[in-house]
Amino acid sequence: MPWPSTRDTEVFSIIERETERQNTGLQLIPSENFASPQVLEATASVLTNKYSEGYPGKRYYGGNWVIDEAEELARSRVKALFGADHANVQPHSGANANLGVYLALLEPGDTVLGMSLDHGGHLTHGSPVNISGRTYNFVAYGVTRSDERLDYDQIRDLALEHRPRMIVAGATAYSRIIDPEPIADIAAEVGALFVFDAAHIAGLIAGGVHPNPTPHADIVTFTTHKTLRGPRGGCIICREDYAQAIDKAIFPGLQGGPLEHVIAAKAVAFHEAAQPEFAGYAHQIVANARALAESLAAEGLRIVSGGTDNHLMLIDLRSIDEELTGKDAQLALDEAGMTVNKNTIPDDPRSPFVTSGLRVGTPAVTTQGMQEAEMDQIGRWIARVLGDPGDRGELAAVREEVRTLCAKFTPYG
Ligand code: DSN
Repeated sequence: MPWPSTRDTEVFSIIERETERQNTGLQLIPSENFASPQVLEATASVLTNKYSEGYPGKRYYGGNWVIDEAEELARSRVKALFGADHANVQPHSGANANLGVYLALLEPGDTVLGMSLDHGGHLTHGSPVNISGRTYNFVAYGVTRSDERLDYDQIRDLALEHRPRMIVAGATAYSRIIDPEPIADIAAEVGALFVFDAAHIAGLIAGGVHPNPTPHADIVTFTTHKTLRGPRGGCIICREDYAQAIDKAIFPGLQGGPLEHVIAAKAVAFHEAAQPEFAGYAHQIVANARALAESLAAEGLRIVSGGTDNHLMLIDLRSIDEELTGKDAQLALDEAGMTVNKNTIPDDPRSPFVTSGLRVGTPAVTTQGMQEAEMDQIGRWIARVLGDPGDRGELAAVREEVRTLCAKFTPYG
């Protein structure tokens, strides 16, 4: 073989150290998870070698009769999982899935309603720094001041005022149920398309702990690596009416050759999510999030909207220290072995690089088998660190306790 015979120790030592980091610390970023060994195996397979521009049965390259089976399997499994007419499993990411939908169904300048980024939406829901906000006329809705939840009447008022071509639902930092039915009614009333970005909650939907938007929305997009626990990637499911436009937008409109090794891994993940034990997993994610939120609240930390119905929560750091920023809190928690991400809270006076909040979630620790007792302990550790983030000795002490806990729940042994 003409391949190098010496191992690339530089790269593989990085991978080993990252495995060690994931094994010995707590991964509390709500958009992260641990992919299963079979998902990892498919992702690392020889399917990476194949060019397969096009779709099953309609490729621009020869030699795709086996690849076609993998992509067809992924499509049929995800359609069955969510009850969809059509699926496109090729988006490389959630952002590409959303852009593909816009490319398929909007004209530049069209008006779209989306949740504002600083209230929990996503960059691709119309942020002015993103191509979505630069290309389309996004009008933002948000959460109320009073209870920090979505107000469907406010969305309706905005829809009646702006007559959008499309309404986008979904969030990256919202801890409550997003009810697809009232939004579908609003979209129908104003003649708008209804797109539901289920990136964060796809696994909760598959596991039956969040309402499924598929019967109500024209199109649903999601990522496959968050609560759904698959490989890093995106997916679109839609009504048959939009199938052709969506497929054309993803390829040749937006992407080139699909990542068929990742698509095979998506098929594995869709199968895993269809198993009865996945419902138990999804229930436990939510139970764990509730337990963690209660533990944090008992320590005096304010949880935005007062709690959580899903896999995540936002901590308002001003509740324990007006001066403490999300940036500094994240650094201190990293040092103590707990990985979280700084996040703006609704109407945050600080920038997204600094923030007054933290976003914390339970999908990864739940995959490890942790339950309510461990969540209570994690909440107390977080409070201990945030109580005095400059105390390096205390951070080191918590780090050791975290390491001891993780040794009992190692994801990749
Ligand atoms: N989906 C975002 C997150 O929630 O982390 C990243 O784009």
